[in-house]
This record gives sequence, structure tokens and C-alpha cells, in this order.
Amino acid sequence: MPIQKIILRKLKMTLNDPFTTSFGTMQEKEFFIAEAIDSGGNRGFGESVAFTVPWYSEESVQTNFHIMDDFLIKMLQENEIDHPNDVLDIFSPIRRNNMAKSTLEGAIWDLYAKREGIPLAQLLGGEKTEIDVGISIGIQPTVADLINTIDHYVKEGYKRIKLKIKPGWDIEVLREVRRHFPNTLIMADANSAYTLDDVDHLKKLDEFDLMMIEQPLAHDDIVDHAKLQAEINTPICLDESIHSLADARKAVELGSCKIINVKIGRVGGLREAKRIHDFCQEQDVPVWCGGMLEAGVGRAHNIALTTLPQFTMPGDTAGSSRYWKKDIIKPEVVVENGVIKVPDKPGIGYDMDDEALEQFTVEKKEYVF
Ligand code: OSB
Ligand code: MG
Repeated sequence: MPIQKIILRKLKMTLNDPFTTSFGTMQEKEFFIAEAIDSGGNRGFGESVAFTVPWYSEESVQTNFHIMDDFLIKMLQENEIDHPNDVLDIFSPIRRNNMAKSTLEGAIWDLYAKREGIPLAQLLGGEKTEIDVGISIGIQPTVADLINTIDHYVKEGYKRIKLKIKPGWDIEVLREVRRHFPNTLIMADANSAYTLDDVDHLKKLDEFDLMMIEQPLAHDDIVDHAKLQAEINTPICLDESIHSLADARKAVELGSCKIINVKIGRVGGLREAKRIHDFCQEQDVPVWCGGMLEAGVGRAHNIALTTLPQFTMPGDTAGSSRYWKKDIIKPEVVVENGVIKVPDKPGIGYDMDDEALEQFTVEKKEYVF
């Protein structure tokens, strides 16, 4: 693929409301958008999902820049790329740094799909024309605030509600939520806030008929999760612990989880995400697509991935307006009755709002090939 130029832009956007998880609160979001341009003027886009502070994983906005600027882009300049599947092989000498890799790989997937004139979803092998989505709700100041927030999104039609939990904001909160919403699909995400000392406490979750509990134990663990899963009925879903197909295989073999949250950035890009999907399909393990408070480019990539058949559970990809007053794509991602219509235009299927892109850009660097 004749790439002529890559542009890295650092953007800064402000979330409509602060988002609180067991590890902290976010309101300002900085992230990179990579743009790959070919000789025909086609433009492919990828979005980095690393946060400013490395509290979800070890990567941050600044480490992403270091890895892309000092290593990954040079590797792309020095190697022939016939297909986006080649990109992770080219990057293989670099350990981990999956979010940095995924940013560039994503731009190249979009560029390739646009050159072929087909939607990214179709290039990946996805067949759904619409996808079901849920919403992730951060820790709220009070239970009453939480109930109101859930009520708002249930009325908007979201198909599944995910609540963030932590010690002190869990059993009693879920009891109230379940009482108010007896028939809603509900799950909880702990972002690694518990340990095996909490087994008896976590057993109490079984009474709430949750779809799953996401990442209750350490961010780098699969062994203790297997012990916990043997003690509780609520299915465990792993997020932070899964960085590759190999991790997914080991977790499924050990019985560490019954469900996997696939995040493109966390696993190093769309090729690895698809491999995890294919493995889970063979193993009959449901998967769903997680979110990282993405702007439009990241959202569009998530939508394309979710068209694959084993994404049988609603993901976290809500509409653009859930986080942003103004997004960087046109049209914005719209959710109606809990459903997103998959765009049928080439590539990610949404146009860039170049004015918005410019408006939110705080740094920019170009790399000529
Ligand atoms: O654990 O899935 C997570 C947001 C930031 C960091 C980690 C997570 C989340 C979410 C929000 O749950 C998902 C979204 O709405 O994008
Ligand atoms: Mg999670």
C-alpha cells in the first residue's frame, strides 16, 4: 500500500460529565488520532484509547507518542504493507504497547478499506447491518442520582446497563437498582477493585441476576479469577487481563471467565481482536465490545468490529452525544432504541468533521514516507 504520509494529532476534548470508576475520575480527555494518507488522497483514521494517566493499563497518551514517534512509524516507513494484517507482524519486535500499535493499525485498516471501496465491517467479515448497544454508567454521587441516570438511559432504549462498582458502592447499590429495574439487563464492572479476600462478599452478587461481573480482581490476573469463578454463579467477564489471543485461550482453559470484553486498543488492534473473536466463537464463549470513552473514530472502529457474529451481547459503544457536545465525525454516531445502524460507506463509514478535528487539535506532527 503506497502510504505517502502519516499525521499524528493530539486532541483534547471535554466529556459532558465526569466519568468515575474504581480507579479515578476523568473529565478532560487527551488522545491521538492517526491519519494515513495514500497517493490517491484517501485518508484512513485510527484513534488511540490510552488515557492521560496510566490507571487502566500501563500505557498513557505520552507513552503512545513515544512509541509511535520513535519506533512504530519508522517500522511502517521501512516495511512493505500489502494488507492491514501485516501491520502487527511489522510491529512484533516491539513488546506490548498495544494501544500505540492499534492506533496506527486502525488507520491502515480504514485506509485499505477505502482503497478497496468497501466498508470496514465487510472487510473484517462482519455481516450485521445493525448492532445492539448498552451503556456504561460511572459511580454517581448518590444512589438516587444513579437510579435517575439509569432511568434516563433505559427510556432512551439502551439494551443493557453496566454499573461501575467498588467496595462500599456495590451490594446495597445493586439491591436498590434491581428493585427499581426488575427486568433490565444489568451488569457490574469493578475495574480490579477486589481481591480473593472478598469472595464471600462477591458471592452476594449472585442474588441480583447480573449478566456478568467484569474484572473483579487484579488487572494482570487470570489465576485468582478462576478460583473466584468456581465460587460464584455470576459469570465473570475479563477486560483488563486480556491482551492477546494467547491470554484469551489461557483464561478460557483455566475457567477464569465465561465472557470476554474485547477492546481493540487493549489487544493491539483489529487483527488480534478478530482472532480473539474467532477463538471465542469456536469455544462458544460470548464476546462484546468494550469502550474507552472514545471519540467518533474509535467508536466507528468498535461498530465495525461488533458486526462479527460472536458479538452476541450489547457492547459499551453508546452514541456520540453520551460523551460529546460535538464529535469529530459526520454524521455523529446515533443510537435509536438501543441500536446503531452500521454505515455502508467505505472504510469506517463516517466522514471526518475536519473543522472539529482542527478545533480540538493541540499538537500535530507529520511523517512523510
Ligand atoms: O473498564 O470498560 C472499562 C471507561 C474507561 C476505562 C475503562 C472502562 C470504561 C468504561 C466506559 O466502562 C466505556 C465507554 O462508555 O466507553
Ligand atoms: Mg471494564
